[in-house]
Amino acid sequence: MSCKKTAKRACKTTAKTKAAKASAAKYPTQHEELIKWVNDFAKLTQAKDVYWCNGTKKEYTAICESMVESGAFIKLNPKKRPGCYLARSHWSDVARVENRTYISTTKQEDAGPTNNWVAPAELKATMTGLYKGCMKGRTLYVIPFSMGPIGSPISKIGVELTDSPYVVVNMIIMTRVGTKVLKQLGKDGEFIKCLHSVGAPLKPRQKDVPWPCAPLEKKYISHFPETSEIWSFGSGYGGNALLGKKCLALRIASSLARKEGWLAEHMLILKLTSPEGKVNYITAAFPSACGKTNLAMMEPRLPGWKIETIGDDIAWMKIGADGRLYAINPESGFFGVAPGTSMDSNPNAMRTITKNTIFTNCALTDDGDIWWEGMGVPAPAHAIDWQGNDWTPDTVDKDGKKVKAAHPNARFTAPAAQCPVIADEWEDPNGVPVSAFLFGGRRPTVIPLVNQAKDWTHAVFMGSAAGSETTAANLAEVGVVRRDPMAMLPFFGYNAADYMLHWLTMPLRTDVNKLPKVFFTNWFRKDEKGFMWNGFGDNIRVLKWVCERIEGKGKAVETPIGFLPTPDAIDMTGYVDPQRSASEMKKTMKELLSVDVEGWKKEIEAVAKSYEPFGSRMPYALKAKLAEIKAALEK
Ligand SMILES: [Mn+2]
Repeated sequence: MSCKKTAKRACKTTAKTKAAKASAAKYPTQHEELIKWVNDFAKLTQAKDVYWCNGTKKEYTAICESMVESGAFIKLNPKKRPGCYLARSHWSDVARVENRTYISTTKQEDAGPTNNWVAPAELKATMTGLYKGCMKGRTLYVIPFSMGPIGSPISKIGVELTDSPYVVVNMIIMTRVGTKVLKQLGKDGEFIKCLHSVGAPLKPRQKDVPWPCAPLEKKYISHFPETSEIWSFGSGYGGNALLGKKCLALRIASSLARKEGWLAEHMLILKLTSPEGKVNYITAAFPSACGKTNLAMMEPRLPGWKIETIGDDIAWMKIGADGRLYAINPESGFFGVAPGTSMDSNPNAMRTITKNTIFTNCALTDDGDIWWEGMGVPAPAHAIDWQGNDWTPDTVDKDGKKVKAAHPNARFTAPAAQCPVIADEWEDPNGVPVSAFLFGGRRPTVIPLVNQAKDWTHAVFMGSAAGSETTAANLAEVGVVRRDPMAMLPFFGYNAADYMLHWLTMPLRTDVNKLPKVFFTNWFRKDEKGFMWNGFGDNIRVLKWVCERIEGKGKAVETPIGFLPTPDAIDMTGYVDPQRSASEMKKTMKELLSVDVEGWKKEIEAVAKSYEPFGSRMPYALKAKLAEIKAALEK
């Protein structure tokens, strides 16, 4: 080998190393597909600059402080709420926008009748038009994030590109963000592409507003399950913008879960320890505003029982080597509804949000703290409401209606690790083995306190029939129910009938006896005296029976609708309802645990009606189960 040749090769190697070093300096990753995708989007949106998030505490604080400077955040009194900030959204950008949310599949029937649909090519053309130049004057942030513990076989990696620093700091709390995720991704790992812009480009020297966003008709929350992509435009709020949560962890994940044979569900995960030290992991799917976060952090009102939290909103579950179903919480924070959260309804949530929390659309008190309706402390004599206006308890609008200080959908974003009852194993990459699923909803009539499914098909039937009564104004009126199958109605990433079929096939993947036992609960029954059941900490009494049933004990009667506890099966030791004497409560329990045959006949009809839009795509097994229950009720 000639000297010359060697020198040439060495020179080439040096040049290569230099280029690699230069690119390493410019990008914190060598993932070429990722780098190209980021650069292409920066070019399309004409972002002022590109910033790659590293996920450090220092970065989080720096972005929060820069938002204080720009007027997007208000720093709360560090003596009252250390490390906490308040954001106020635009009045029009306060919640998920379901009518602007799309599941974009090649064929409309694959999105199903519960989803808005536009064909991918058309939707992408429209949105590319909107993205063009949409980040002028703004920084494009690259957020590499992991849903689930980094490296867990159940976890998924996503990358969100956004021009919203509010999204960045919320994502840092809600997911695992930064360099460690890029490291896990390596040079060619798979990731879910998530695009987001608030859709409010800045002209040169134009002053920014505290909450930039686009008008409703320009908002799009789009999902492309066939290519696992999320494109969001025009909103800066919660589920519209923090794309790891509902968009990825439920809509895209449910679609992936079907392809890959697992479950992505709108479920809390709790750890329940009995006085004897027996541990059960239970997940529960309730529609929004039915107390998932409260149940996940509950303080039991039966001595010796302990509840610890794994997750409060989403569960990803895979069958483990032993055939059981293992669950992880893909998130690392809580994005909870603030109004109604108090030391009474959820003391552990209140303890979680004492520090390092971002509050959105809560009221600001004169001493630099936050307040909301239902906080369990007296209203301040004066505050600044969620729209930035002066507020007193007597403030009324032009129609004389009382003005709320906090928006009803005001939120807190808090690190899960700060929850005083977070379970030690909440970040176990293998997940926790689930012994029971609960379904439920807000049902003032007919539906019993708790009801156990007879078999797996019955379990899926129960989930398919879930829903919440929209109004309890008229107790005699049955059926004003918004059906919310599996509490997934706003979150199905594909045809909900196919989703039911996917659930029905779970026993083909493992021994059906190893699947969780399934129950339907209802904490919200009412009679003329009001709520028939206390709920909250007293729900432990129902969970105790659930644990007994898991073990094959627990007294129950078989009825046409499922296994109901015998009236004495629920442990009522120390139960107090100030409205009902002990003997009255006995009668109430009997009612809560019996079959209202006439009500159920109507319920069955209503469920059948809810299947109709799916036509022949709704699995026959569910229709057969419905017919079976109907026949049993008529006997
Ligand atoms: Mn939710």
